[in-house]
Amino acid sequence: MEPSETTIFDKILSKEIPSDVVYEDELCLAFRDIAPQAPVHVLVIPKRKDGLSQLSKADARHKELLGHLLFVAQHVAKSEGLAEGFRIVINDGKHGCQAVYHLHLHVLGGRQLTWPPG
Ligand code: IU
Repeated sequence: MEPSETTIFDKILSKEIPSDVVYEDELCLAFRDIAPQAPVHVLVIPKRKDGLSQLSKADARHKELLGHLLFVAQHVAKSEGLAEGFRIVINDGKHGCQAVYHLHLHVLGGRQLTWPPG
């Protein structure tokens, strides 16, 4: 998929496709992943893609938004009760196994995660 194309996340943002939203503010939406890889698996996405099809497209103007997304990710982890720990993942590009080209942070937890990832 070309990075400039719209993705399924645009339909989730417009509510055309329903999602289980756990957090929302003016800049981002957090919703449960449709194919959870852990008891808690939430995606945090910016509402305005603004060129951020993937993290490696970031430039200086995105710094504040990127910080906000990371802050929201840890807030979601806490509100989901992940007191024993959690993992934030950003897959980037082919080698990173990125499937949806609209920046998103995975918040994973609720079980013992392993390291290294595959
Ligand atoms: P990735 O980092 O691009 O590989 O992750 C995309 C995620 O989006 C993946 O975990 C999917 O299960 C998830 N997802 C979703 O939650 N809802 C959808 O309609 C689609 C993908 I398509």
